[in-house]
Amino acid sequence: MAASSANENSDKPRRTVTSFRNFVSQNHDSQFPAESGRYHLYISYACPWASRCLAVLKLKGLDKAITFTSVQPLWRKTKENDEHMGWVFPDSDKEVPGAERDHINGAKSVRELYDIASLNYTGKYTVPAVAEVLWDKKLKTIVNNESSEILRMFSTEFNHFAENPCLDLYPPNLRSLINETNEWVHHGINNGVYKCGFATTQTAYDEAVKQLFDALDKCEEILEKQRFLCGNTLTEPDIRLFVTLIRFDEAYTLIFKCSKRLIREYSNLFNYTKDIYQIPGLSSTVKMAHVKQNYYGSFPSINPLGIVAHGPNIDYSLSHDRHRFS
Ligand SMILES: N[C@@H](CCC(=O)N[C@@H](CS)C(=O)NCC(=O)O)C(=O)O
Repeated sequence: MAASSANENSDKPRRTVTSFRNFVSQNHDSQFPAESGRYHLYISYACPWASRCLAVLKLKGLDKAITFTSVQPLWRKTKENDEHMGWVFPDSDKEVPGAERDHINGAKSVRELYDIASLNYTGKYTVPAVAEVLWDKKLKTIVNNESSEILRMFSTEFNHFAENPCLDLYPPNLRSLINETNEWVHHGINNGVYKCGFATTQTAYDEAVKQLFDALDKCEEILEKQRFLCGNTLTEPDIRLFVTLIRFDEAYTLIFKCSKRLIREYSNLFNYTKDIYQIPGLSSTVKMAHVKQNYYGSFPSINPLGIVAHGPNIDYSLSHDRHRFS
């Protein structure tokens, strides 16, 4: 997996560097100017990195300007003549609820999108092919496949077409705090769960678990005093944390051995997860069936039989106590 491509000389998983790093800009003269109807987002509902892009698309109200398609959750062989396993589109729109055929390019897999894009791309890319792809329908190429950058573009460059242009997830006065928060949340939590799950020695696992739960404790403490991570308004780090928290008790606890403590045992973190889930538009980005099928079913190195655990089926639409900060 790109998230943790094996590094033969280490017991710690390494994240693959993403390779399409262009930016859509408000500037009309740029190679990729912000336009309504021009860009398409490919995602997997299973993937937290892809889901954070979709979450920002929904929050900003960009549904009409930017279309999207989700692959199906289980990894499959992407080509006949090699062994690569990766994201594929279903054969019909009815096969897996939420997943659709690729109506833009007719591709069978995300890997094929990279093949199409590489015709117009002079840089290097390698399989694996990460799920989150911002596609330019006009130039028939990938603009960007790094979720942190895609979500930033959605948040700042498409305001002319957004139904919620005033929602600023990266406000100038909070940028240094946001950058700093993104950093430790990424290493400790977003990527931290993968470091636990794919550690190949006890020492590496112990280290990763400590880092993960120290970071979760830090969030719990911050959220005791304020509604969100950077104050009382929602900002980028909240979305980035949310996508991991919502997968935690349902998947990471068991499959990645992040079982030291459940999120629902942290009062603030649990209520905070429900608070964010209940922001209009966000619940539509959470498809737990995709999450569970993917994590339990696509990584034979950690779950060889692919058996999907039942439960706990938490209802995140139940009431929470975060209005105490309003
Ligand atoms: N840094 C990337 C990481 C994305 C990533 O690792 N995605 C995984 C899924 S959760 C993926 O698509 N892997 C596909 C593969 O390995 O073929 C980002 O945030 O965009």
